[in-house]
Amino acid sequence: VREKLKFHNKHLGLLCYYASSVVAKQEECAELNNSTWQEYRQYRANLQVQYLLLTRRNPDCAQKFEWESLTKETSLFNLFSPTKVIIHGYSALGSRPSWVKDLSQALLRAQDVNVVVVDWVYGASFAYNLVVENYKEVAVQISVLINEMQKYGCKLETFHFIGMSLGAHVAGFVGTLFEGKIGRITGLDPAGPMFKGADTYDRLDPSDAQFVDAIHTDSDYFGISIPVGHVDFFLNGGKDQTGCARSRFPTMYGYVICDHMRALHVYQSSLNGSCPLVGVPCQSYEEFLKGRCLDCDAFKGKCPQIGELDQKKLLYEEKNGKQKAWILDPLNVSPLDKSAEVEVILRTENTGSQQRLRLQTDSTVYRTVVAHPIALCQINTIIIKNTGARFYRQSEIHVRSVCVSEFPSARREEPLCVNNIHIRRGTPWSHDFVQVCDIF
Ligand SMILES: [Ca+2]
Repeated sequence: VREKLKFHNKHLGLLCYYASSVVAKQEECAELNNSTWQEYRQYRANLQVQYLLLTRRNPDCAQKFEWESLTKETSLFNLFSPTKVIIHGYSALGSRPSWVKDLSQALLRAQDVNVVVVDWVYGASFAYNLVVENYKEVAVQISVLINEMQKYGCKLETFHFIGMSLGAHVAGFVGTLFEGKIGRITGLDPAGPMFKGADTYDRLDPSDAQFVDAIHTDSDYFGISIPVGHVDFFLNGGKDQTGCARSRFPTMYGYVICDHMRALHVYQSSLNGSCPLVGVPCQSYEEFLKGRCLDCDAFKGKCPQIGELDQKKLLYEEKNGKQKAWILDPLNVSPLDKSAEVEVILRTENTGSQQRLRLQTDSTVYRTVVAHPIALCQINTIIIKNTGARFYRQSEIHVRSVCVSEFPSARREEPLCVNNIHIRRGTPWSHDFVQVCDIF
């Protein structure tokens, strides 16, 4: 009998080996396409759209995905989980968008979802005007896939499309094809060229999904300058981003798309929720900097947060995160003979942040927004410098009062105020605050 068992074991062992080698072969990681100019000329006609699936079970190794996958046991697609669909944008050089993997992994860390990446590199490369001709065809192909997925029980409201640049308008058109019944579309700096003047049918707009949000970071160049969603975040005014200086980038291309790609990086980093990025409704960035937009009443008092996972919360949730900007509210000066300039610096032990403020002869009350990485109760010192104009000697400025308040105006903390200050040219004025943060 022992001999017989041994024999069977050997057989079993062999069978197992065979089976695992089959699985290993199927589990080769799928990759996004890379398009060369030659291939582009060859394949442009049929776009070669492919789909890659990433889940918490395969965050590093994409599986090819098509509707037939839903019938296969080897597919890791979970019919009971929501689905994030990532759509890349234009690729000038035909290279595969390398950021897709990082974004997928950030989404998977945040939520247990299916991540489906739409690869349309063949249609999205080289001549921008031809790429724009392709985007609707790509959307139609995606809609065919979603139609099939619906037959297996996937509900339209469980889909969240995330489109970068031109991909945002692809997502928008998929939304149009489903008459706005898709759950959510997030546009990451939705493309501007050839779309700003376009009809809402042709570009991303709030009617494309139950909820549409967009992050704008390069609205004066590659991005669109008009709002396209229910909530539009214009980062730092939406045009130019900190750190996107010419000198930092070895290539002109890297420099040119730095502002544009910031939307993606900000969205991705917001998904872990460690640094809440809050938007404040305002007519313009200039108005915002002048401190004229102080509340989020338009959102029932709760400022919307980038990367919010629950779209309902994006509109109405009370946020718990620390505020990130303090407002000088107000700086009240005596009338001036000539326009002048002061620099306001808020300091802690380790960091400082500053804001220049132009003072005019026709105004005595000023507001400005000062971004600062820590809580108001941790600010140690306020410094004001009389920086003055270069071509004439700016005289002493008398400040009746200067206050620093929490912003947006949740007003949980009392403003910090100092009265009756004289700021001489060449001698910065400073005041130390003695305060203790509440411990909750
Ligand atoms: Ca639309």
